[in-house]
Amino acid sequence: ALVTAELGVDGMHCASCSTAVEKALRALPGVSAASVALLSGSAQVTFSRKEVSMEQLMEAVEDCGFDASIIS
Ligand code: 9UX
Repeated sequence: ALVTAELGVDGMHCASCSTAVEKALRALPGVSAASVALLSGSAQVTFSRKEVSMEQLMEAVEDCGFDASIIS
């Protein structure tokens, strides 16, 4: 089943930051949609729990150089 989670993405300062995070999230197998909001420092990610974990989503964000957290 597809679920949508909201992640906190801390440390983004420009649109290149949010675009990089979006691309990284969308590149993960199991992610069907990702939208990153620069101003609120958050990301909405729709993904298959069978294919990818919340931890892997957060790892992808952190590999871009930002702090990730779980909002909901
Ligand atoms: Mo923008 Mo983000 O110049 O780390 S890419 S601030």
